[in-house]
Amino acid sequence: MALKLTDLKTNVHNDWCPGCGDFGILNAVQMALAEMNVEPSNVVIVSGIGCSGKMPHYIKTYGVHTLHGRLLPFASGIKIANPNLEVVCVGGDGDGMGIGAGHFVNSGRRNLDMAYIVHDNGVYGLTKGQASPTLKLGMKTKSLPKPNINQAVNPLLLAIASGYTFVARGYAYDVRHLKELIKKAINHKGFAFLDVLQPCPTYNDILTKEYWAGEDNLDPSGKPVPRVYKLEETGYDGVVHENTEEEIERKVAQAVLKSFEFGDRTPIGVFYQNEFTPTYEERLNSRMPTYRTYPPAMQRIARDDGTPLAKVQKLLDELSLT
Ligand SMILES: Cc1ncc(C[n+]2csc(CCOP(=O)(O)OP(=O)(O)O)c2C)c(N)n1
Ligand code: SF4
Ligand SMILES: [Mg+2]
Repeated sequence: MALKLTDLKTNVHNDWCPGCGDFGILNAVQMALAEMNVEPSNVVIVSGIGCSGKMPHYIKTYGVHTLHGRLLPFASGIKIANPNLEVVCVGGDGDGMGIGAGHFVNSGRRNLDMAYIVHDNGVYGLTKGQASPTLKLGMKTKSLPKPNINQAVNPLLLAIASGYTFVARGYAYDVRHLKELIKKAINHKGFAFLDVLQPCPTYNDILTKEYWAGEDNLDPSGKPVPRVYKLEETGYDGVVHENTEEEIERKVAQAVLKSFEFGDRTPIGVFYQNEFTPTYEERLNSRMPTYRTYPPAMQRIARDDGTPLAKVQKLLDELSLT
């Protein structure tokens, strides 16, 4: 039976601020899952801590609200234990590129077949608007007493350098476009990173919906020129079509250059995609050919009569538990 959007909604009270970009991301995730007609019991949404971290509560699939910056190791464990699950990681920019930066880098190197959506709002929303690692040097949001003293991390550049095999950016208020990107990220073979420009109207009064719509960025006739533009409308193609060093280097270099565009012309879409890199699951399978058929979650732990297959008596004796 076809999955409906309403099947993915929960009746949990939503406590995001009115107008928050998180709503657009939530809708896009639900629309993407409904259109892909994935079995909700086969999906796990794994989040960190932050306003963004509340996502699993609002989507009727399995979900885990983990610790600040620790969603990626948690999600990796789930995916390795049961590679048949669709694992979607969701977190904030602080969560992923601040406290969780080490996990961000090393998860890219592993290339598990999962998707990671980052709510990029330039602030620590949940803790009242401190500067997040993606806020540019010198920006002063209304939540900061003084302009930001630190340089910003470029999330797309960091993702490319870390080995993510799908690197894209979406915009929270272009829900249809974002939904398509989420579908691409979930369908991608390998670890997909999707950075989403997410206005936080409560604490970030610079990177607002009005800013991205270009309300103060007028053309000579006085018409607003939106600051986000779609890569695919410019003929840009980030996909690696041939598994050659030359093609991969060319596509990486192109994505690196594009990742620096931010501000008056900010690209959204797929910057880079390479499905030739083996996934972590494929690497595991080549070491343990039984992994695909019997990953840890599929292994029998008991006989039909309920007695355990594992011989734990020796361990219990050593621990003096019997
Ligand atoms: C180990 C730890 N350190 C600090 C915190 C406090 N804390 C909670 S959320 C958060 C920042 C959230 O910002 P971000 O990840 O950008 O998510 P947003 O709220 O903007 O969606 C911090 C510092 C925490 N919960 N745990
Ligand atoms: S503080 Fe910002 S990010 Fe958090 S719910 Fe409110 S508007 Fe959204
Ligand atoms: Mg944030």
